Amino acid sequence: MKKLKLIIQIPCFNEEKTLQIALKALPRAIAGVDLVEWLIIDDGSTDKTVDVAQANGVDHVVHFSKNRGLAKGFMAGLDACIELGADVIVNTDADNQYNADDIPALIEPILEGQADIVIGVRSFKDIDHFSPLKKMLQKAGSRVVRMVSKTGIKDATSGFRAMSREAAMRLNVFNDYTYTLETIIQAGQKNMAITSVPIRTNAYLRPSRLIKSIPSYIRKSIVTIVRIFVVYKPFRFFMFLGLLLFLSGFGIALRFIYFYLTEGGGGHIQSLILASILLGIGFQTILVAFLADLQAVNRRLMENIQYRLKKMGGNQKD
Ligand SMILES: Nc1nc2c(ncn2[C@@H]2O[C@H](COP(=O)(O)OP(=O)(O)O)[C@@H](O)[C@H]2O)c(=O)[nH]1
Ligand SMILES: [Mg+2]
Repeated sequence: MKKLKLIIQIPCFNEEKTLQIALKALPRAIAGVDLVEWLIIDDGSTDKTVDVAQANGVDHVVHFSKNRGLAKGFMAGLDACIELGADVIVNTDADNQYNADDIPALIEPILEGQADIVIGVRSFKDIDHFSPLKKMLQKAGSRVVRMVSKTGIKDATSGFRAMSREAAMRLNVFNDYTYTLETIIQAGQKNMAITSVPIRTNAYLRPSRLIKSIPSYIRKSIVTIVRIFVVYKPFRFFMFLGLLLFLSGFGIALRFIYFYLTEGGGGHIQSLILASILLGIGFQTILVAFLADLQAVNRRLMENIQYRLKKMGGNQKD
């Protein structure tokens, strides 16, 4: 029988200070799994991250010579894990934020064939170092994700997660900033079985790297949420916008016609101009909704081809 391999991956960007603590906590063997290997993604670190990793027994290093961001790092890690023959992949963070003792619980639904993706859900009450604003934004993000993905995941931004080889082959991340939200939405849209388990978190070692300042975090959160709608619900997004513009134009046009008929034809030329502009762009935006819908169909076809290619590549290695 083929041996079951678990690879634990950690995206790292200049993590020499905390990586050792995170690695020391990782398991080398887990019941129900034959092989446990560790992989880090060194995303152009300029410190001793790679040395620390190697000194602490990391099996594989994916290396970027320049920083490309967490989302790209996450995807490169998954690709490497697939090539290395992983059956199950766990992602965790280099700052030892998540309790590695919960990895067996995290992978259990996958081993039992009940889930393709498992999200480790933090208890927000426990994370008292999160500012109220960060908690609020993360909750808002989670709510949008639940809505678009039709899943019930409570903590969408958690980086502690497990996925099956199949699921890893199907995931695609378009966003440059974070992979966390998109992967859940795709799981929902592609009908993968996604579930969550409660996990514990460790003491806080360093401030978040992803949240450089509150204004930039707010801006990025809003951009991410809008882009999620554009990419995953394009028809609805543009149709809503188009109808809004078109109907406002229509209302103003009706007002113009009313005055035209009752006041004998003169004046109100400003509303006529505004109405024509709104009707024009409204109609164009409605057309964009249909184009975007066609594009979305195309994307699904391409994703299917990409999945098949990955599958063929993976099978050659076996
Ligand atoms: N590949 C990559 N990983 C990063 C980057 N920035 C942060 N990370 C990693 O992403 C994980 C989460 O980062 P962290 O700062 O703890 O964000 P938090 O989720 O807000 O706590 C850690 O393992 C970081 O090393 C980056 O630019 N590239
Ligand atoms: Mg962290």
